[in-house]
Amino acid sequence: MQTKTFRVPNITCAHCVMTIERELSELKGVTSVKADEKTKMVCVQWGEASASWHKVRLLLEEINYPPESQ
Ligand SMILES: [Cu+2]
Repeated sequence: MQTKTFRVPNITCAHCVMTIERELSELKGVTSVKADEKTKMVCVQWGEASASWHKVRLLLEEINYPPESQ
């Protein structure tokens, strides 16, 4: 299992949080997603065999919620 916590500056409301949680949890291998509207922080957990930070980041960029760093 890999866990990563990062900031997504484009989070502005509860709708953003729902979108991120829904989209990321549909990514194969992702086991947990928690996003927070106030802190704009997202915590994602995935199994290393099927997902990766690269895939998580690409998906977030695709839906216009790019992570702040890396
Ligand atoms: Cu929003």
